[in-house]
Amino acid sequence: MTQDATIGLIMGSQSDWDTMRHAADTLDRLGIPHEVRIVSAHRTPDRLVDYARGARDRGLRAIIAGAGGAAHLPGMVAAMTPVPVLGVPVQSAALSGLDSLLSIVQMPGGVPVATFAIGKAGAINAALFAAALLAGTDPALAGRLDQWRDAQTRDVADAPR
Ligand code: RP5
Repeated sequence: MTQDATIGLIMGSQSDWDTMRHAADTLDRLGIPHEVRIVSAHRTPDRLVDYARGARDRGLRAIIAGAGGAAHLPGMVAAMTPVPVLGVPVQSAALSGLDSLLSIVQMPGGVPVATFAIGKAGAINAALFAAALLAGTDPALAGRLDQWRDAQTRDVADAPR
C-alpha cells in the first residue's frame, strides 16, 4: 500500500523484511496507508537524507524504522525530520538483537526515537502504536483499532487446549 501513505516503513536491508513485514501486515489489517522502503544509513546515505528530509512534506505522520546490529538508521532519520520515529531493533546474528536494541534506545537527550521490543513483537507493536497515534484524529481508525483489540481478547482461550 503506497497511495497517500501516512506511515513510512523503512529498514536497513532486505534481510530486515522478515521482521518488518509484521509491521506492514498490521498496518494493512488496520487499513492504514503506508509506504515501504529499504533505506540504509551506511550503504545508501544519500537515500536516507532524501527520505528523511521529504517525510513531512509527503504527509507522513510517523516513521517506523527497523535495523539490526549498529542500528543507527532510526536515530539518523530522527535527526533529519520532525516526524516521530518508532525504532524496531532487528534480531542480529551475532548478539541476538541486544546490539540493535541498545543502539536504538540509547539516544542522547534531544533527538527521541520511541523504541520497541526486539524482532516480530516490536514490529507489530510499532505499527499498533503508530495506529494509536493516528487514531486520535481519525475516529474510523479508532473504531478499527478497538475491533482489533476486541478480536485479540476473544482469541484468548479460557484454558490451554
Ligand atoms: C543493518 O545491517 C540492517 O538493518 C540489517 O539488520 C543488518 C545486516 O544487513 P545485511 O548484511 O543482512 O544486509 O544495516
